[in-house]
Amino acid sequence: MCEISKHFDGTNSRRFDLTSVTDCRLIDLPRITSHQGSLTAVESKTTIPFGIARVYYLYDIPGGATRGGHAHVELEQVLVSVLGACEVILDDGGRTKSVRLDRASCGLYIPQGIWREMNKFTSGAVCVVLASTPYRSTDYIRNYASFVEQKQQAT
Ligand code: T46
Repeated sequence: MCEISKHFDGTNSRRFDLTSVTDCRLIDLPRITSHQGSLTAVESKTTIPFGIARVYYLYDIPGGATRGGHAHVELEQVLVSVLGACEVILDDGGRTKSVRLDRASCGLYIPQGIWREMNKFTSGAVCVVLASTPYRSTDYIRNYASFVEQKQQAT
């Protein structure tokens, strides 16, 4: 089991510059298992602590690849390694935290304002990402020094 989160209470909207790695948490997703296998279903604003606006997945990842390497201004996400495993490095400009994702019934919630990198993908790994907004290139912060500077402007 992963660390169980509170269900959505409508109060998870945070300012980009005020979030920290302690706001990133593992969510225990429901798992229905029978002799025929397992099933996990998620729903907006209950199992997932935001309304889901977009779903994408990472796959065909070559050995040694690193993904991410940026932060988002508004976007919140839940990452689920549905096949294989990977490591996620989280960074709030002051502290870092490393999380290994290796179960289809465990999601990693990342609020806005967290720098993330994904690496150590196992062969054939597939990571599904549930996102709170449509894709917007303007939501990305890709320069780490600029990210740290913006986080330090927190009041
Ligand atoms: C994150 C990790 C887990 C789209 O056209 N639509 C999309 O929804 C996304 C996510 C990407 N793209 C395009 C934009 C780029 O040309 O796909 C290309 C690669 O995107 P990106 O650099 O965002 O890919 P990753 O895997 O480095 O990062 C993504 C997410 O952006 C990021 O938030 O946490 O996956």
